[in-house]
Amino acid sequence: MRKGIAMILALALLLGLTGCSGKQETEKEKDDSSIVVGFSQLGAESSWRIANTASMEQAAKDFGYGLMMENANQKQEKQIDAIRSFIAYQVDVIVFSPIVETGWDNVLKEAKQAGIPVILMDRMINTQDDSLYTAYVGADFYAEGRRAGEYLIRKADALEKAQMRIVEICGTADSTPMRDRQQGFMDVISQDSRFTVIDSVDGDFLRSKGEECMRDLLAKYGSDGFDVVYSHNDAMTLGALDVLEKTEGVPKDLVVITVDGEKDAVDALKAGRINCVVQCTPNLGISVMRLVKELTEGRGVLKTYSPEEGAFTDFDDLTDPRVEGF
Ligand code: GZL
Repeated sequence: MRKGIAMILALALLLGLTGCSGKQETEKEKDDSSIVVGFSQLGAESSWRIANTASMEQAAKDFGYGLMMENANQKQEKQIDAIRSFIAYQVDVIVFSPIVETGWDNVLKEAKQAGIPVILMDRMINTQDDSLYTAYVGADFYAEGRRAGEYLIRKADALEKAQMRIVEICGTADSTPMRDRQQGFMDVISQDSRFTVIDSVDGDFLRSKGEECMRDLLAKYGSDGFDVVYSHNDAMTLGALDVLEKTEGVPKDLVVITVDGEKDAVDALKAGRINCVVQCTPNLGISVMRLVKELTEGRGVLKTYSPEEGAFTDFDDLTDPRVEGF
C-alpha cells in the first residue's frame, strides 16, 4: 500500500518536474526514489558517531534513497521501537548500529517475518541465529585492539621500560567495540611480562565520563601511579587529557593510546599529547548503500564488509599530509 502511494507520488512528481504527460516511462522515472531505508542510529555520543550519521545521510542522498532515521540517544529500547516502526512502514531495508550485542532476536525475527532485510552497521549482535541479519558493515575491532597492543610493545622497547602499569578506559559495556578492543589489546600484551593492567573502568564512549574516570584513577593510584592510558575512543581520551594536563606529577613519558582517529585526537598526537591513534573510520555510508542497492536489485551480498584501517603513532612522520583525522 505505502509503496503504491509512494510510487504514484514519485511518478506524479517526476511527471510534473520533467513535463512528461504519461509518455513512455524514462530511465529517470525508474530511479530509486521509491527505495526507503529505515536507519536506527544509536546516539550522538561522540564525533565518531556524528561523522557516521553524516556519512549515512550523504550516501542515501547520493544513491537517491529515502532515509528514515531515528536517533535512540543511547537507549536500546528506542532502537527496538524504531525497528518496529520501520517494519510497520514496510521500508525496503533496515539498517541499525546495535548499541549492545544482546537483546535483538525478537525484533529481528519480526523483521525477518516481514521479509525486510537487516544490515548491521558499525557494531555486531550476539545471536544464535545469524539468519536474523543479512550483512555486517563495520570495523574489525579486535584488530584495532591488537594494533594498540603492538604499538605499546614497540613503545616499551623504545623507552627501555622493564615494567609498565596500564589503566584502561572502556567504551559502552557489552558493545562490540568495547569487548573486541579490550580482547585484541589483552591478547597481545598478556604475552609480555612487562605489562600489567592495574584497572579497567567504564567510560561509555563519553568525553564527560572519560574525565570522571581519569579523576577517579588519579585519586586511586596517584599522579605517578600508572605509565599507560589505553582508552577505547578519542572522546574519552580527550576528556582524560583535560584532567591529566591539570595534574601535578604526571610522568612526562606517560603513554596515551586511543582509538577512532578524529581530528582533535590526531592534532593531539601531532602536539605530543597522545602517542598512538588507532584508526576506526566512521565513513560506512557508501558501503551500506551499495548493499542496499544489491539487495533491492535482487543480488546476493557477502555477510561481512570491514574497511581497511591502520594507526598513526609518534614513530611516524607526522608532517605527512596523509596523517589527518576525520
Ligand atoms: C566504533 C563505534 C564507537 C566509536 C566511538 O565503530 O561504535 O562508538 O569508537 C563511538 O567513538 O561512540
